[in-house]
Amino acid sequence: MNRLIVLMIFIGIPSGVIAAAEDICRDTQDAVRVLCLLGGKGASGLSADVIARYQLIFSSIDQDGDGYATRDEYVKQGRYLNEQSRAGIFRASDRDGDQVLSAKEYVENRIITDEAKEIFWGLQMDDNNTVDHSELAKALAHVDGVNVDAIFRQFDINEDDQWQMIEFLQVWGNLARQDSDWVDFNKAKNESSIFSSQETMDSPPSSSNR
Ligand SMILES: [Ca+2]
Ligand SMILES: [Ca+2]
Ligand SMILES: [Ca+2]
Repeated sequence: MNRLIVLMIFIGIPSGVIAAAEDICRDTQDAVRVLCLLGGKGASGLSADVIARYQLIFSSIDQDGDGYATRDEYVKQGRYLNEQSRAGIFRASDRDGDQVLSAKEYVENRIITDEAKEIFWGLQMDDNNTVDHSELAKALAHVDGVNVDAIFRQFDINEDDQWQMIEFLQVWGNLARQDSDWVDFNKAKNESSIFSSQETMDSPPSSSNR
C-alpha cells in the first residue's frame, strides 16, 4: 500500500487506479475533497526536503534576515516573473494582511500553488493552456459517483466553459486554505521540520535525513 502511494506521488495517479483515489479522499474534509479527487495531496504529499527548499528560497528573499519578506524585498527586488505578477503573489500569500510575508505564509503559498499548477498542466491535454470539460471528464472517468459538472463549474469563475490557470489557482487556494491540515508542512514526509532548527534554515537542502 505504501509503495502504491509513493508511486502515485511520483508519477501521478494513473487512470486505472483513480477509483482507489476516491477511497483515499473519503476521509478528507469537504473543502479539500475535490482537490484530493483531482490528485492533490497538500503538504502531506511533499517531502521535508521540498519544504526545506521553499524555506531556503524564502531566506534568500528575506535579504535583511528579519524573518519577513517585505514588499520591497519580494516585489521590488524579486527576480521571479515580473513586478506585477510578484505583487499579485504577494497579496495572495499575505494571509494576515500585515503587508509582510512570514516564512509560514510564503511556504504555505508555495505548497498550494506549486501543486495546483502541476495538476492543472496534467489535466490539460492539448496545448491551448486551458482545461475544458472533456479533459476534466477524462481525468475523473474512473471515479465512481463524482459530479464532473459541479466540479467544472466550481473552478470556472468567469463561466466561459474553460479553466484558465488564474481562476484555477484562485479556487484551489481558497479551498486549500479552508483546511489547516492541508497546508500544515509538519505533515511533510520524514521527521524533520523546517522550523525545528536554525541549521535547517541555513544549510542547503539535503537529500537524506539527518
Ligand atoms: Ca526582511
Ligand atoms: Ca503577513
Ligand atoms: Ca474560465
